[in-house]
Amino acid sequence: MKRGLLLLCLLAFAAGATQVSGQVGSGRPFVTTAGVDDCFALPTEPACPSAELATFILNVLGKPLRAFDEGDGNKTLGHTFNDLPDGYNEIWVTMRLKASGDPLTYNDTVNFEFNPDWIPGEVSAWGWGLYISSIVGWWGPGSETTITLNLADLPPDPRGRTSVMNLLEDGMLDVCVDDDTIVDYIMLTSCEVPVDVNAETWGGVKALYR
Ligand SMILES: [Ca+2]
Ligand SMILES: [Ca+2]
Ligand SMILES: [Ca+2]
Repeated sequence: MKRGLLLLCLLAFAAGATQVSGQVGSGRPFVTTAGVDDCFALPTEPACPSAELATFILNVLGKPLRAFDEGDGNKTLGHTFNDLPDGYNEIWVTMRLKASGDPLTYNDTVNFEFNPDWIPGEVSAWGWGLYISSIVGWWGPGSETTITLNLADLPPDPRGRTSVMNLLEDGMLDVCVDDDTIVDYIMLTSCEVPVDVNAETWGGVKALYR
């Protein structure tokens, strides 16, 4: 059933007393990729962090900005996806990573959603962040992996956080990989997963179209 037609049915229900059930959501994935899936082949591809994220990496972390496939240690890759589609209710992030030859790859991290209102020691700069080694196991020079993370069901970070979905209403997603790990590409897959409808109130109907 087309989405508009279903909405009309739901409106009809809201005006009357007939119970409506069914599903909304196309189930079609929306895929966008930063960097090129080329197994770290040169030349590099540019990463595009937001101005706030770039300023944080340069001035607070004190690291040069890393491009995709750029192989040196002590650089940080930041990228901001700013085209999240409306209507998604599930987002997956896939990225291919390779530890550089720097001996300090074991403490490298993956982070989502920069918080410009962070306060040192009080409010985290990230909506979620975790050591790569906590996700994949040992992460030493030359290690390589491809990870896929569900932004609604992340492995718990040190603050116990497991989701950043409530931070994405601005349509943007920040990704940061710090600081001795090479990033081939980051692929974002958004999916409007069909959900069951059994709306009993107009508020319930509207909630389905938030
Ligand atoms: Ca390349
Ligand atoms: Ca490091
Ligand atoms: Ca690449």
